[in-house]
Amino acid sequence: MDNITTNNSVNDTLDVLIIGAGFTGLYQLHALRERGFKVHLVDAAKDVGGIWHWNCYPGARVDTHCQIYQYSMPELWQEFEWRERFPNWEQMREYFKFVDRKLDLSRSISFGARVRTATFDEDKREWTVYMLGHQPIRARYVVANLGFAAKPYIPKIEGMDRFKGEIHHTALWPQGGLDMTGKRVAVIGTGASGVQVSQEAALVAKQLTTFQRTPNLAIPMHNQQYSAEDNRAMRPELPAAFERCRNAYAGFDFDFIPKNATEVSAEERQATLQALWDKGGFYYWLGNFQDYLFDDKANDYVYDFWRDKVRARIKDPQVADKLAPMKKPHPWGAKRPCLEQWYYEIFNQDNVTLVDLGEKPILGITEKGIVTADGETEFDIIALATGFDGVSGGLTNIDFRDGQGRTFKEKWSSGVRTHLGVSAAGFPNLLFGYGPQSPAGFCNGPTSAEVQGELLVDLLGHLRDKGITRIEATEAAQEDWFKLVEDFWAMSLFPKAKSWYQGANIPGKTQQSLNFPNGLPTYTAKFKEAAANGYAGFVLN
Ligand code: N01
Repeated sequence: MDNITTNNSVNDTLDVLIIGAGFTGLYQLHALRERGFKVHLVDAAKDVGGIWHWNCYPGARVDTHCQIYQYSMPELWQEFEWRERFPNWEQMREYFKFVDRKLDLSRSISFGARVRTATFDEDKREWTVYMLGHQPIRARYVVANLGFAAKPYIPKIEGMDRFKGEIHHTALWPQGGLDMTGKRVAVIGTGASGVQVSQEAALVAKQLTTFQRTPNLAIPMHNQQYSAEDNRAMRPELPAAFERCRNAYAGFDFDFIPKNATEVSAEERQATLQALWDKGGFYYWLGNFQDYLFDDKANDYVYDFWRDKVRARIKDPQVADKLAPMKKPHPWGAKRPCLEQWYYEIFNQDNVTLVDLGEKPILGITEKGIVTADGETEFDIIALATGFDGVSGGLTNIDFRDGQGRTFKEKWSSGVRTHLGVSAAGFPNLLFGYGPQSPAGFCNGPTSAEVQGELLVDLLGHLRDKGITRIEATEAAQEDWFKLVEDFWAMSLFPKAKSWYQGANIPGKTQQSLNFPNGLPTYTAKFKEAAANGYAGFVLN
């Protein structure tokens, strides 16, 4: 049964208040409790799961294989049974409920508690956090684990509120579901969410129209059903897989091939790309040649292979030109690809239409549908798969007030600055996990939750052990961190793709690398180096 209580009132001042009950926050709650901290967690949702509580749109499914999309704690993976290689949202919810039960987490969580404001009392050195419908909570430290997709982005389209049918952003989809059978469905956006909704709608809708601004250069998922026997067989491999995750660029159990696409023979290149393709999942993205995200020629090889595979699945050459253009729209892999199952085939169906927004922009929404240069098309359901104010949106959405009363929204109006991706000058005793300029969107979520979680828990342990009650990042350390991130970013092909990775999807947002793109092992090493030097870059007292 769902946890619907606004439970567990907190009267004492806590050591640590955690915000967010996704992978990152739950890991910290468990680890800090184990170490004897007085800790509590709050979340806006009515249950654990983070993004997997909100993501219940048709077809929502994780695109990391289940073996590593789970915690590495043996008491968890030895027992939980996965039903698919890439679990759907229902199974992810089951997993989170299982974790909650096994680790007895909910007794330290308040649900339905959306944080609005937080103020810091310099004299007492503690935060007071205010939530709608809850008593304020006081804590010496706050750790905000808001995820990179905490703030849905809904573009301003003229007439949107007039629409009389169902219109929902994918991350705010009705929890009770919405039957698309026999309906006229519009999907705006072709990111991971849009691709998944389109795939499902195409199966049952009377008519599906997918509105595409930029093609998603998606790769085959190759999902598989898993039996109890499959689960038994995979378990002995898991400890080594978790270990590999900690040492791989993106926190996966595989890494880039230490060879350049530009230096191997054409035969070897082709055979390698084919082998990666056949494995399914993100092998083709994160297990490809080491130079392809830095060298445009190498990237061409990867794109061309992808393009030819995809075009072979699309019957109408004009539609193929839109979905898989002959010339790459941006470097392949520099904008997050998603995993697809039958996405390209749906455009061969009579009930599916692709609208290229470059040719026919949306002019407005009416009571009945969507208007383009072709006139009005009527719909029953409009899915806004338009993404998020990514990575920094969670923090800028909450009024944390610094010493001068300024919020993140104000301080970061001309760009995000952090130290080690966990703290910002002006916001003492506030830390964040899976946040801006940390590996976050560049790292497998559970791996980041544990690796960065350990670093944060050690940091809090250090403060406690040394009797320190205040920590604040310095401006100088932030500038060094920013330079480290931007120098790497500039060397890569990532800036050439307009993506949420650099805030290019949000009108007016400063463009910069919002994640730490230098890889998880570098991140861990940098953090440990700072720790070994007495947490260099922070003022502790
Ligand atoms: O969001 P997105 P998402 N008019 O930002 C388009 C993770 N995730 O929710 O590309 C028309 O990727 C926009 O167009 P363009 C995953 O990390 C994972 O799909 O900017 N269109 C784009 O096509 C993912 O990367 C899973 O030109 C507009 C789309 O909307 C991240 O979350 C599932 C528009 C937004 O795509 C975000 O994915 C879901 C406008 N005004 C998400 N504004 C899995 O694990 C934007 N668009 C499977």
